[in-house]
Amino acid sequence: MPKNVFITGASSGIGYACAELFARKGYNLILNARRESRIADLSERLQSEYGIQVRNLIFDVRERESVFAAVESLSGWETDIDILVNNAGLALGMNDLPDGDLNDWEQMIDTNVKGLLYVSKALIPGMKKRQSGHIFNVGSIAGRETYLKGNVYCATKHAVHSLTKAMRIELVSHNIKVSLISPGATETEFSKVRFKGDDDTAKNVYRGFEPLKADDIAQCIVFCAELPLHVNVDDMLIMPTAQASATIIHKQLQG
Ligand code: NDP
Ligand code: 8X3
Repeated sequence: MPKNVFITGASSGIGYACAELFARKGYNLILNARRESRIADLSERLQSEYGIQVRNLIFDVRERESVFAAVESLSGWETDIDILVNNAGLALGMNDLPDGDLNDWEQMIDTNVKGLLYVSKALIPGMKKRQSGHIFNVGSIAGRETYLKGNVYCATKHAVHSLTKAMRIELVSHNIKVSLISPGATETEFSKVRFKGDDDTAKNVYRGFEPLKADDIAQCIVFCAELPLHVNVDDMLIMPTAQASATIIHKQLQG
């Protein structure tokens, strides 16, 4: 029986790469994001290329009624979630606190923390009932180190790290694995979103060194997912070779 993987934020970046890699390995998928057409295109392609089953689940993780209604709407094979990848998330802006935008703060907290909680609350009971499952929470180097002007985003990722420990403690007696995946600089749409469409600033983040690719993170997640039943990777920090900490990146810039 193929396993079923539920991925939030699958329309881009790390979530998209996880969908691709799990599909290539024959897993069935439940794909979530807000951008319906991107999920529809991805889902159609993965079904035809890999012959897997895919259910599209379009909702905003911040809207709690939508989260629970979406999970309630699952039926048949879709109800048995073996693997949850809590990936949907974003950073908005880089400012000292007094200059921060309140709407940006709320969107980051509501997405990265409360959204992850809603999706987990909706899916954990099924895993407990079956006494099996694997939850991946996508944290960040920003969940280990706080950097200048990263204040609220870093705080949300610290919260993800803490909640991952909470889940691990609660679920250890239910045979459910919980893994924290913490990437360093990964070139996705992340910086474009953070800098609100300012492509030059976004590209500059990755200039002069080789950042991680979304597929590098997907490879790590699938590796952890395929370990023997008695092995759990609790905590994985993945950095580009050129990055030694949140702010120390060896860049070779010309001109
Ligand atoms: P992308 O911007 O490429 O992807 C983010 C994904 O999250 C998109 O699919 C987006 O879909 C989805 N998303 C955002 N808000 C919501 C929402 N409210 N409801 C549902 N889905 C949402 O960035 P990444 O792939 O880089 O980011 C994925 C995760 O990785 C995030 O949690 C991020 O914090 C984390 N991360 C990223 C790093 C990096 O350097 N790139 C490093 C460390 C961690 P849509 O807009 O269609 O809803
Ligand atoms: C994303 C990585 O360093 O931009 O979580 O915060 S960083």
